Amino acid sequence: MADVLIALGGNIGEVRATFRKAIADICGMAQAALLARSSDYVTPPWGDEAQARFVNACIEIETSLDPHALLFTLHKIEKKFGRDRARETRWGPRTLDLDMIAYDDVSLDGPELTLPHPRLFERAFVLMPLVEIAPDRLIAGRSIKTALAGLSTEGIERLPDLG
Ligand code: A4P
Ligand code: MG
Repeated sequence: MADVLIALGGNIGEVRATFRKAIADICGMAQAALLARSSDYVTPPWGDEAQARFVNACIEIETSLDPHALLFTLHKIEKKFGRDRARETRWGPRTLDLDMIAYDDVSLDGPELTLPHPRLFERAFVLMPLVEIAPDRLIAGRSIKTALAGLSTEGIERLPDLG
């Protein structure tokens, strides 16, 4: 079994409801156990700033799928929730984005999949939820807590649980 961190993001539609259903699908379709789930956070848009604020969260799962099979499953779930890659721009608005942040300590640099996620350490919107569920985890030898301490978290707000 592999231990995997996944980042969720979206800024179109009822994103928190989408997360809830997508997490259930990840567990079902990836034969995965949910080990931890962060709070949801409202975050200022990164990359392309002329768009609505995002909601972001992170989960930790345990799965027997290999990294490529898991990526395939995540793409299927993105599509199910209305993601249309043909119509969107890089770093632009989307209903649901599922990024694999780390898969055990696997390092990969392939055309379809890079592990750990290459832009992880630039993104407070990923590190802030991650620090909530895996503060002491090292990714590529770096601590999540230390990486977050070097970034601005301005404008990021933790949302209360939906209950
Ligand atoms: N891919 C390679 N490695 C991975 C990995 N570790 N996990 C490939 C997931 N996918 C990986 O993905 C493009 C391709 O990357 C996939 O087909 C997969 O084979 P994408 O999600 O369409 O990527 P992208 O949007 O073009 O770029 P990137 O850097 O992944 O950006 P994001 O994060 O997906 O950009 N601001 C805030 N505050 N919060 C956000 O969630 N999200 C984006 C979207 C922009 N700004 C944001 C947020
Ligand atoms: Mg993505």
